[in-house]
Amino acid sequence: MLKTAPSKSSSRLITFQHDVITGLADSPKRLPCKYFYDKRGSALFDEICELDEYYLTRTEQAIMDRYASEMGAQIDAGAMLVEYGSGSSIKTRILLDHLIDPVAYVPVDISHRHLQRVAERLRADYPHLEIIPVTADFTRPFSLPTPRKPATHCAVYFPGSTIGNFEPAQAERLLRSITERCGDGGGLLIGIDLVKDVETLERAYNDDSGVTAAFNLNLLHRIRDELDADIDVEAFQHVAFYNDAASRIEIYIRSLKRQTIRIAETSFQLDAGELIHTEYSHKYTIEGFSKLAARAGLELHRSWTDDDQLFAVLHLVV
Ligand code: AVI
Repeated sequence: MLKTAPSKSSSRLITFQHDVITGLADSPKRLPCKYFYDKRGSALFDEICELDEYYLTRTEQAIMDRYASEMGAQIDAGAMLVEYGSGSSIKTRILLDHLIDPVAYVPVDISHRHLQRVAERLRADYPHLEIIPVTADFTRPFSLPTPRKPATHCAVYFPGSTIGNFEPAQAERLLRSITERCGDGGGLLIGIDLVKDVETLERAYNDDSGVTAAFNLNLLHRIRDELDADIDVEAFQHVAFYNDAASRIEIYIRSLKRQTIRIAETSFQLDAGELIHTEYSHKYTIEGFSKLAARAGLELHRSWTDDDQLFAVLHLVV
């Protein structure tokens, strides 16, 4: 009998189904936030970044605009700049404009097609810089390419407060892997969202136009449409609040009634009011993040914030 390997898209669906079933079987129920980002979810996230309430993106951009030359000066000549979760590499351009003699730029992202398109545009705009896109999930081991001109060290750029979506122990493991990747002479430039008043934080994740709610509930649309699941998507609601003790926004999907979700052969019972956890977004003080980074072998070297101390970009060295 002819046996064919599962196609990329069917093995992706098998993993998605497995992760969803495992998460819903857990107590309390949970769904991994990495599944937010299909085409619609990514478009909704782009909309979130433009919202008045969501101060993170524009504040980080303003910090980059104001201090990119100082940041660039911290990174020695001959660096290979590696960006984790590069997306459209928008904030990177201002950094690239201020780096002294970089050897290569390596955007790392999970979305292969988007990455190739972004790399093409960067090659046109930076003809003297080698652009080497790497399609990878940066939370898993991946190899770095060897640039044509040898690099003296590796500098990792990790903007966007994405580190906040990892629980502290996972964040520490990820930072440790960056330390090992960078080696002596290397460093990390990272964006973190700062602890602030509860109202500002909760507004950022409960916008009036309901974009964040749509982004969160898109997970259920994906499960219904891609896994052919039996789910009454209308019978769920977005919930986001700040947990002060854990310094994090917690995001959930609440079931509005007692109901059953069916995925393949498996059924899950939900009570009215039951929460499914979908995401954490940790908020840090510069001191708190420095301690976490120190445990992973990185030492705070410089930090830049906006006038209202909403967001910070830190340079940490090995
Ligand atoms: C990607 N990440 C930094 C966002 C955040 O603020 O934690 C994801 C997000 N979730 C809801 N709104 C934005």
